[in-house]
Amino acid sequence: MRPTITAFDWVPDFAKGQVRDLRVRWALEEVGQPYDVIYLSQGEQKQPPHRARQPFGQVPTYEAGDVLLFESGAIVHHIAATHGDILLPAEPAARAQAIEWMFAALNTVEPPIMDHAIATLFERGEPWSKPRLPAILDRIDLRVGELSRRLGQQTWLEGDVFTAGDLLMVTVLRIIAGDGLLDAYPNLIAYVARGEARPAFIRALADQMAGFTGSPPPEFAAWAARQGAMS
Ligand SMILES: N[C@@H](CCC(=O)N[C@@H](CS)C(=O)NCC(=O)O)C(=O)O
Repeated sequence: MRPTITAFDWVPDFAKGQVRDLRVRWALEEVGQPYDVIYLSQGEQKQPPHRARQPFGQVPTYEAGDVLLFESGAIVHHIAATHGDILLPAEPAARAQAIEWMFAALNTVEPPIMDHAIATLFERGEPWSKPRLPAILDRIDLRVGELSRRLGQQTWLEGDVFTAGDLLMVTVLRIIAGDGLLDAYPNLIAYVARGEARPAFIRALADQMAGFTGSPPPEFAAWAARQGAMS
């Protein structure tokens, strides 16, 4: 059954290539599953039809037959779990470890990275953001340092096999890669680059970028002016 996902037809420039439907597109590309996309304009995600898919009014969602899912991690897990051992090893212990890394990416590494995005982008103009930044940067550095030490010189988190855990971890790390926050950890920079070099990632990113055909909502200009210059 060909799935349908949801994505935005417009986001600010800083979010292009980062919106979380990228994770889902990447997983679908890795397993060779074609899919359709419903594009939402900004604001539509909070309207009842989309709220019925996603209670928090966000993207992505995934629908295939009677399976309707939200949360990028749950969707990537579902795709991985329903496509043999392409993204999750068949051996039970290795499979459990790959799932553990999925949770680590979303529950341990991503939270301070999202705090950074809130302070430097979404709430950049707010008086509380600048004072919070040093503590946020410390928390990020703690986590990525710990991750760097665990990864060592391995290709992927559990060795030679790319899993859904790597897929999510790469998407999380690349949020801050452009800000120089991985620069002290060359093995993490190389790890992200390996993920981004995968043909499935390249297709997923190109497709997300090609979907940005819409226009900003009327209130965007005023919001951007309040936060400081951003496109
Ligand atoms: N935990 C959710 C987060 C989803 C999320 O933050 N989506 C963002 C795009 S990356 C969104 O839809 N933001 C628009 C909004 O909240 O109105 C997931 O992983 O799916």
